[in-house]
Amino acid sequence: MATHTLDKKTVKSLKQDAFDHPDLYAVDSLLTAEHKLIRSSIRDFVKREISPYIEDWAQRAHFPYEIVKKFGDIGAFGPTIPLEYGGGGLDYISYGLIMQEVERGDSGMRSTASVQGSLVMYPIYKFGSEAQRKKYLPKLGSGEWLGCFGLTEPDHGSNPGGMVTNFKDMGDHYLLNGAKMWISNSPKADVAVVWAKNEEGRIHGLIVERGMPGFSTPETHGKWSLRASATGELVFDNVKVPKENLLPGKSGLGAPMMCLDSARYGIAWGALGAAMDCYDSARRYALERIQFGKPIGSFQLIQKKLAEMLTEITKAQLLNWRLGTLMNEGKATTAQISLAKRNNIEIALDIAREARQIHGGMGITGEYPIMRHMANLESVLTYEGTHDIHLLILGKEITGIQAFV
Ligand code: TGC
Ligand code: FAD
Repeated sequence: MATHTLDKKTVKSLKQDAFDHPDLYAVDSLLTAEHKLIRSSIRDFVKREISPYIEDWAQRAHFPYEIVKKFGDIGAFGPTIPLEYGGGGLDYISYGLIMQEVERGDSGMRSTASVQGSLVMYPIYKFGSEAQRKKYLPKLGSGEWLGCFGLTEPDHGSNPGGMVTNFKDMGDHYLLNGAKMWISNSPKADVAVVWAKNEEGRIHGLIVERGMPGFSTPETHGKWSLRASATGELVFDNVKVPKENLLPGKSGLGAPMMCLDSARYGIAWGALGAAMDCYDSARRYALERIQFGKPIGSFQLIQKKLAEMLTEITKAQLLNWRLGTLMNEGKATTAQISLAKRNNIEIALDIAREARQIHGGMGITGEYPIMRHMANLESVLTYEGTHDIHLLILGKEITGIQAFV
């Protein structure tokens, strides 16, 4: 089915995306010229390649596979991975800004990019052999291949350490059995980084390739959220995995958790992008929509909503910038990342709900991005550690007491 037909609705959408970010506290002055250049090039890409089509893709639950190559071309995959391995060789603020701009377009599009960069390229770069890095990273970075990350199982979501997916050493290969659920990109992925237990119960990462006999990726249908992102299962039925596909650099739950730190950091920026888009749309609507003979933006209750949105956006901008500098210095902690992910998704959802009210009845339609962002953010609130799991990570940081079990 055609995805780039310039019908009347599309032309209207093209005109509508006049987004510009708010910057009440001059956070831009903390960015380098390179950061701003990267942000504006990704923003232009989103306005051109995502905004005109996203409503249609989401309504049809269509994952636009051709976006993968385009993301590769603009450097949205693995921005912090060194250039020699097909990454962008950029810093963490640049990575954050890319996620912010892509999620400003749509959380599902950001999912595609952050899974590929932080959950597939990152573990191969960090824990992979030199041969694995050379084989997979350039193809993933360029978007020639799409990857996915299999940690969650049907009976082990918040508690991935309880996973039952396992592999046995068969001498010249490993035999992999089990299933993963809720896996972003899985139905279209060429490679999967899969976390499974060996015979001693130790967690390891394995690279599983599409086409290996016994490996299938059924799609999950009927989502009301992230509808333009492909989500599915990973099923392993006696899959023979070559021994050279085991990630040799790190084992234990800490390995996937390190990947999650990187992805959760990107989500903190991404959620801010969705919040900014809702605010931008609400501010424009408030100035254009006339009721009782005046723009609704002249009423105090509407101004209160907008002022509170901008307050939370400004706090989140400062939080992200500071977290980005800590990431650049290699000093960011899991608790700091949890705080930012948790805070920014919560404020983004609150802002989406307030923006929906400002748009009145129009707020429930696909003419505006609000309901799509709101529904998407419900997934973002749950994946990469639920809202409450991040609260418990902070609780452990404060008290030193682990309250998960
Ligand atoms: P716990 O006893 O705390 O730790 C077990 C081992 O892991 C180590 N560890 C970490 N290491 C590095 N970085 C981190 N952030 C780490 N967190 C834990 C820890 O040091 C320990 O190592 P060792 O050597 O002592 O054994 O583990 P726990 O089982 O009690 O669980 C902790 C808990 C609940 C916080 C953790 O399991 C958790 O975060 N659960 C949430 C699961 C989750 O986030 N799943 C995400 C799946 S991927 C996904 O959702 C992708 S969506 C992508 C998209 O579309 O954008
Ligand atoms: P559960 O863990 O069953 O949690 C249900 C509820 O119980 C939550 O409210 C939770 O906070 C609460 N709860 C659980 N444990 C505790 C506790 N100890 N104390 C208090 N409350 C608790 N996973 C991947 O591996 N790869 C992916 O690419 C991926 N993509 C996803 C895409 C989408 C669209 C979605 C929705 C999920 C995706 N996930 C992925 C899975 C995601 O990470 C899990 O859904 C998430 O970790 C929560 O697991 P669960 O859904 O099994 O919920």
